[in-house]
Amino acid sequence: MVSETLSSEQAIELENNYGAHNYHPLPVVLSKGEGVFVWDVEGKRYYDFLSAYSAVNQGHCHPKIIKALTEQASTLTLTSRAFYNDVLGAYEKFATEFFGFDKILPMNTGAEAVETAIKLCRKYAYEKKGIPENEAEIIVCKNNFHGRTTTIISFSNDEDARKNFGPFTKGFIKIEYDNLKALEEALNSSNNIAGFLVEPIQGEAGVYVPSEGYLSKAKALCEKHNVLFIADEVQTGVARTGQLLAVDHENVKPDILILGKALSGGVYPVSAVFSNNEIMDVIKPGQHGSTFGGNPLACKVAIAALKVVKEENLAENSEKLGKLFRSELQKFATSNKLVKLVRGKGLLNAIVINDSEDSSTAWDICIKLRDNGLLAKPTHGNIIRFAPPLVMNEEQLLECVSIIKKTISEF
Ligand code: IF1
Repeated sequence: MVSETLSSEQAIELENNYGAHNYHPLPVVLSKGEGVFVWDVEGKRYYDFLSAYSAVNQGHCHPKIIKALTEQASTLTLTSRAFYNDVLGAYEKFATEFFGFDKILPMNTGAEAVETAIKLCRKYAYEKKGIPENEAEIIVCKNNFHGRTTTIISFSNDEDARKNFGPFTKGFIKIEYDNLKALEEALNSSNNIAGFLVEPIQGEAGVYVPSEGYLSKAKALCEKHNVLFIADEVQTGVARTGQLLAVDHENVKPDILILGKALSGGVYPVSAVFSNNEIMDVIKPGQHGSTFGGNPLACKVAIAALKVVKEENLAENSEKLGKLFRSELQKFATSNKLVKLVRGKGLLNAIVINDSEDSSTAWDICIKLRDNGLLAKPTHGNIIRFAPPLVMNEEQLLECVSIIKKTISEF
């Protein structure tokens, strides 16, 4: 029986026994969240430095988002798109104006939105550019992370994500990230290139920030070759990197923009694809959709979540605190041999641990961070990602910096 008095050990054992083992979570069992904090079942409080992989940018259980959720939940939750509902259109107007696009296609998860962008890009290529059917190719980057569907893992190079899940989907060309020459060569290699799909900062690859000018020059190259520039901002979007979108740092307007995660403040699965009329209008009734995409509950939650981003100046706060965080940890890195480097933008940051890629040092540090009241997760190659909710204040950030410094010093 599920009771309120489950201990951490009991909760972990239940997941172990009855859930698929597709994750290896840090051993901490959370039962409550508020703002920048989460609490475990024993009542211990932690700073959340993952924010559910940048979904909870607006902070846990933001009262305005929860109000929107509960009010709509007791009014109307789902109609499907077989009928109109009285919230979707208002959300579509609000969200397109908010991000500066003509049209939006609402979905639920990030992977679904990436799939949607791929389908949209291909259809546009066949119907507006005259690429021969089934020959369209999309350029993607090495070490990408765009989700876990069979098509998306087809262009991953992560062995764990791919092994024994084939056969894979064709039509993707993989190039080096942050390499304009590779992009230009790929664009020149074929007349059937439909799009370039890219993360403005590679998250899973270890918060890899490309060289300044990469995105704007890549966009210019795509324009020159009449190829759609598709930005996957599922993780970097919605103020995480110090601008509303990470592409805003280089004044780039993608042809297709993909958002998820923080579009709902982490309250409900809400994702979307944005584009202009010329591109979006190639999709006609019956050609794409989703039972839950654009449901009134999702729409109300997303409107509230985006309003919070503006009202609480989350992009500005992320920019300011991010600079402080990196400068504090860079100072620390000069005197501590274990921290090789600190990198990131806004409040999407990572430290690279000075140890072999297959050592458990990053994991061990995360366990100690947990003991000291801060939750973070290691990623590939001994890297620790630091991404707190954007509603943090300076005093809290400095307290977190001192927890991180103290913890790493003990190694
Ligand atoms: C997991 C990483 C982060 C994403 C980008 C699409 C998606 C994601 C740029 C798909 C999802 C997640 C999924 C999550 C771990 C996480 C992650 F470590 F795997 F890379 F955030 F950094 N595009 N990223 O980052 O979105 O379908 O999951 O809603 O547990 O797999 P989704």
